[in-house]
Amino acid sequence: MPASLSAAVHAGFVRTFAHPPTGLWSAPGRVNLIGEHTDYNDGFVFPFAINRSTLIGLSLRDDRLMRVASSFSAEVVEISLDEVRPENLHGWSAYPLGVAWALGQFGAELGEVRGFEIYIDSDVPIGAGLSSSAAIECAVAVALNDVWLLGFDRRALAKVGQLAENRAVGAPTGIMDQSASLLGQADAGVFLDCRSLESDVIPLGFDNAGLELLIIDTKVSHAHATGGYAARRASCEAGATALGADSLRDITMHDLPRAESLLDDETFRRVRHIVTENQRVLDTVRTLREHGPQSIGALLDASHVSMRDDFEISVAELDLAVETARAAGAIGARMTGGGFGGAAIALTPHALIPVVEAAVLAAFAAQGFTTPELFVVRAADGARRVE
Ligand code: GAF
Repeated sequence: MPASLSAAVHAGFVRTFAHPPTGLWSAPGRVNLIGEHTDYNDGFVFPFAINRSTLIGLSLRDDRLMRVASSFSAEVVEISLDEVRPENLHGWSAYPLGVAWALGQFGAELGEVRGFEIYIDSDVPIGAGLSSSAAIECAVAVALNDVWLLGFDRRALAKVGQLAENRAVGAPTGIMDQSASLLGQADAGVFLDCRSLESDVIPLGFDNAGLELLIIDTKVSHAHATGGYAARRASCEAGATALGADSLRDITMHDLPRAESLLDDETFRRVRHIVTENQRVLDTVRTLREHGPQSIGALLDASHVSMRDDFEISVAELDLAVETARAAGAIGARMTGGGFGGAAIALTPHALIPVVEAAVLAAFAAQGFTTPELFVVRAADGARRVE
């Protein structure tokens, strides 16, 4: 975490609340290497926590008031612990305050705990598909778990963050982002079974293979509380119901011919994306373990094609980023995150990073698209107290 972020949180906290915080907690954003929209289908994902994070300063109060402030807004939002409910939460403050509410929903005894002051800052780009929202939720979740002495483990905190996002923010998202932010480790990916919530931390080996993960933030912003994300989730649920399954996790590659004969074309393609994407996650993890990261490129490419053609969540900017990066030397590339904007990833030999960056910038300029932001991310440790 950059020292400047820590200094900014200290300064923001003191400016807002007129005294220093008693501690700082950080939680990273995440990038998903592969396994898109599989989490809410009880499937498999393989994200990693990144070296961009949200940092919060916190101190407890002597009363029941919660006061939150941030670098994203001039307002200080306050509400009593006795009033905190999803319907009373709005805007950016629903992320941190929703976590306080969600902890109570998971059995934390909030009747006696003290209120708090929190100041939030972040270097996770907002709207880029790198989970700036989960980073806020997880930083607040680990901080409150510490200061309220709640004793939740990380799997439970991931569910708390997800509930805050689903109910307080109103985005019907899965468990991937919070799990990556809480369970991530340096230089490793989090292979997560979203049904059992069992996870395995798997070394990525990018450094040894001379590879970097380049993020291409298209600057096309997306939101998961509205529109396409919820529609895709509904299609998956409809497909599972029509196939007599509890979730699409239970549909395998062998079931696809039957699915094609039973479902309308669009629902079938949504189902085929999830079924093949689950298989690609398993294949990626196996390939990484057996042959190293230089062998996973084709799986990343296939994932992008499936999201573009079957799940239909890509946009022209993402397709251009992926195609250009591949042509300029990336060994695999795909859009990442929920889609409809956000970022693409390109697994790229270290020496070719400037070449790929220049090619993408030129291609975007030639199309008249907004200039994308390009940067390399590394797999980093998950949420923790830092001061
Ligand atoms: C968003 C959601 F928050 C995740 O739960 C996941 O569904 C992802 O989109 C798509 O894989 O990040």
